[in-house]
Amino acid sequence: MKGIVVKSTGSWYIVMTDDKKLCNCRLKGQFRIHGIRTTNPVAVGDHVDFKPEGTGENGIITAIAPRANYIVRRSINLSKSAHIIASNIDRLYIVASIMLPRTSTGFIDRLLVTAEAYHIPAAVIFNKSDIYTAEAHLRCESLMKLYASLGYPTFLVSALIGTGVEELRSVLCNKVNLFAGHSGVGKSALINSIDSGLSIKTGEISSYHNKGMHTTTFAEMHPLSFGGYMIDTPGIKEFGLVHFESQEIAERFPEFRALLHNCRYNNCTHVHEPGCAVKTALDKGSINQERYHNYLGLLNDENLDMTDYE
Ligand SMILES: Nc1nc2c(ncn2[C@@H]2O[C@H](COP(=O)(O)OP(=O)(O)OP(=O)(O)O)[C@@H](O)[C@H]2O)c(=O)[nH]1
Ligand SMILES: [Mg+2]
Ligand SMILES: [Zn+2]
Repeated sequence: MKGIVVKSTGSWYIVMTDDKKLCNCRLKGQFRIHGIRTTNPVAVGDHVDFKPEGTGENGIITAIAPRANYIVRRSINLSKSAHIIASNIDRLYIVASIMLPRTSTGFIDRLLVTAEAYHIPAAVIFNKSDIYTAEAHLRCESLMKLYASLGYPTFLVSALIGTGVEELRSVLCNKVNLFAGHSGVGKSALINSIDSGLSIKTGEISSYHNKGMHTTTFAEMHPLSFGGYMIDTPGIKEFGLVHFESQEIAERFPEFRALLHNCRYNNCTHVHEPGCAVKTALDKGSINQERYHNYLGLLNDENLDMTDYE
């Protein structure tokens, strides 16, 4: 039989068939993606073959179809291991907030760079608009302008009072969508408000740290009642990049990409070289300073290249 992995808890995988029946599966043998060592051989979103056993509630995964794409991150603690968050995604939505908890552009840009590398269309959602101060609204406006100018759709929403949710429904419909972001930004709450048929567990914000409590513990794919799928994911504190050469990073910044062939040196790192087109654009103000700062941060990331060839 064929199905999609909708949840994985490490040793068990919940597989959903076309007619939305669920089967608890285990893995047979060894599965590995060539070139990358991962902590999870099978991920949410994987299309698999499985063999039901006994009464059909349990089964065994026998094959994984090739992935169209996947989102992978390096766990900060397990610096030599990569974790596949999900595969076969149509669109990655970075769920952010200006406050409670605050999302930095450094975090947003790391996810965007990864999405660019794996050719997954990405967008940025600013949630919790209902609690923004006037100052927070101004900051949000300028970030939305920035990301929209780079080609990333942006949304301002409130899961709590429903602002902007209807617009989201129309773009999520009939697609496989993934929500990623810090704990407590409201990923699960937003999915609940998008589809009233779902009641995913949500958590409080700690009043001491102003951060979420890591309520969602495993990535899970939820079918949407109006068509398509939502993958809810656990909150990420830091997003570690996997499998990048430093030369590649600039190419994953769309506003740099167009300029790269104008730099005097082919191997320009856009840090201190004379005749650098990126630095010239930065000085002229056509490249955003925060984006450039985040680019430098990624260049200096020590464990960038953790490719582990077999
Ligand atoms: N005021 C306000 N609160 C919100 C909004 N969206 C979510 N919240 C609250 O924020 C808290 C965290 O929401 P969750 O949906 O659990 O956050 P999450 O991103 O799924 O967090 P993790 O599962 O830990 O990654 C809850 O108390 C929600 O009620 C919003 O738009 N406005
Ligand atoms: Mg959650
Ligand atoms: Zn340059």
